[in-house]
Amino acid sequence: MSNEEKGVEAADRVPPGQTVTEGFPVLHYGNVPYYNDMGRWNLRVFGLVEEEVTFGYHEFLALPQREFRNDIHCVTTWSKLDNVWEGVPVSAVMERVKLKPEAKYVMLHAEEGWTTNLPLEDFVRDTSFLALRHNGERLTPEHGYPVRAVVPHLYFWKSAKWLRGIEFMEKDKPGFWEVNGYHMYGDPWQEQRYDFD
Ligand SMILES: Nc1nc2c(c(=O)[nH]1)N[C@H]1C(S)=C(S)[C@@H](COP(=O)(O)O)O[C@H]1N2
Ligand SMILES: [Mo]
Repeated sequence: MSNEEKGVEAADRVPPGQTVTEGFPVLHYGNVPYYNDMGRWNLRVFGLVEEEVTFGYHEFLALPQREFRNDIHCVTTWSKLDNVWEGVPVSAVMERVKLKPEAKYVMLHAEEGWTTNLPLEDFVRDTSFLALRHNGERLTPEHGYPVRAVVPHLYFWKSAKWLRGIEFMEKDKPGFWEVNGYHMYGDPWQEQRYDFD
């Protein structure tokens, strides 16, 4: 493919106001966690479920995994195309819990109390997953090792790194950046960057 063709192809894959980057910037609030004992890591699935489930690290790795390919769009205006990930489909986690009918929203909980919110239907899309590997390598600590959420159709701040909890809620509630003025939904194609967009 010529560069011109690539440009044309990229044009309808890049949302308004975004610029393609070849790198993989690191962005977060707070500290990068370093784990020396995975025996202490777990992922808790709780809130509006019939029975809460907590996965240990090895239990989590035993869930079905597959490849996902996507483009990601950060609210700070970079987009990174053609990512190849491996991870656990959200559906594989959902098979282990029975949701209560009132569950309509999800809060993703990361290390250090960082959170982000999204509607249930966006979380359970078949393009959303819990990533373990990116472009052939295990996630680095900076990019969310051991497990990060990836919800590629929303701005990348909804893709919680260092995921430790998935909470099902009846009503929407702002997470960390949403409290600080980011959009409650964050659709890159609508440029829903900040609350006033
Ligand atoms: N736990 C946690 N996850 C987070 C964040 C954070 O501050 N803490 N920042 C979000 C933001 S604003 C962005 S743009 C992406 C950046 O992911 P990256 O560093 O892998 O590029 O992570 C998201 N996930
Ligand atoms: Mo971000």
